[in-house]
Amino acid sequence: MKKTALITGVLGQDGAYLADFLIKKKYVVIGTDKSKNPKKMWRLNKLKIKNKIIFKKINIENQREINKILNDYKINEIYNLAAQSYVFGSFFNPIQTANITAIGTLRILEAIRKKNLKIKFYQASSSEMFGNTKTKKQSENSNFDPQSPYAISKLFAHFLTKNYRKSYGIFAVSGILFNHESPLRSDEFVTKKIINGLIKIKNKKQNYIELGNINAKRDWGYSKEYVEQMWKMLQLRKPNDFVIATGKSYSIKEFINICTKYLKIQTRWVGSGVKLKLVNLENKKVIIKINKKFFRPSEVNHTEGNISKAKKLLKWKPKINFKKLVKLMIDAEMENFS
Ligand code: F7E
Repeated sequence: MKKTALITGVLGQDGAYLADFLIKKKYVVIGTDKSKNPKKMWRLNKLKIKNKIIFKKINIENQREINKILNDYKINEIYNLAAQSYVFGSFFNPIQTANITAIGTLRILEAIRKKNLKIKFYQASSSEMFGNTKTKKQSENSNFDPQSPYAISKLFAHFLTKNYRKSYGIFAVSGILFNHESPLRSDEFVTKKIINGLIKIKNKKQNYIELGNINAKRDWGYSKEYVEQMWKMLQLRKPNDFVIATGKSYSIKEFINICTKYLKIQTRWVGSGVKLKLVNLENKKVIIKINKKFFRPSEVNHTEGNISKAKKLLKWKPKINFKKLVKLMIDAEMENFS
């Protein structure tokens, strides 16, 4: 008997990679998203899996729609990846963010509780929940100090997942994933914005990129590898929560430097603070500027995961390091561009 998995947010980066992975594992995959706009299907098209999943338009802001899908199909595993996942955007849409990211999770857990306690549940928790916590490396036991409506919504969902596991015996787990990128990342996230911009600049289609705080540090990994860990968590004998990260952290500025080196653009940083600029030494043009409008009202300064638990119990070992990630994203974007 084939297993059936439900992925909420299947049109996002992780949703698409996870669907692809589960199809290869011979699952029946039901994927949901609140929109069925064909333009939003680009990731499924790219992975050539659009016709291999059962797509349902479901808004996790609507309890009836969630209940219906659990009644219509015999589901074994639910991966809750649907969220308003743009941290900066959550400051402008805090209520919608909470309704989707926090209460959306509650709606799904409630549907499981009422329908079938045997459905396994994966919650996409986030390193943003640690915020500016004091520990240099963040583990499953670190304190939380969330800095945005997004992070606070994720924290609600995280504790709720633990609570439903404890209270009702549901096999419910949280994967606390640190930043994970890929060619399927949307353009509003900083890695894609930089790569996209630099390639356009190199091809004379754009003059400069404007960024916010480039001193923030992030632990960046590869999305395609991370989604496999989601599945592994649901195959364990006992439910458990895990940090998934690489264990290494780099600033946005370091990310830019690796990109320009790989793209063979000779550059120099000049000035400081909001006057900091990156100059293209070939033509003396400024290619990166700082613009205050991209600063967040409250920033997470440094994320770096402690991956001991995942190494031990999931045999997690990141294969794609920071440099390889930059290269594979640039190569894919260049191909798109040409
Ligand atoms: O920002 C800084 C910004 O938007 C990274 C999501 O997947 O990972 C992601 O959240 C850093 C921040 O990702 C710009 O201030 C500077 O410090 O790429 P990001 P994020 O906020 O870290 C976590 C784990 C999630 O769960 C989220 O869903 O880059 N930054 N200048 C900028 N960021 C953006 N987006 N744009 C700028 O111009």
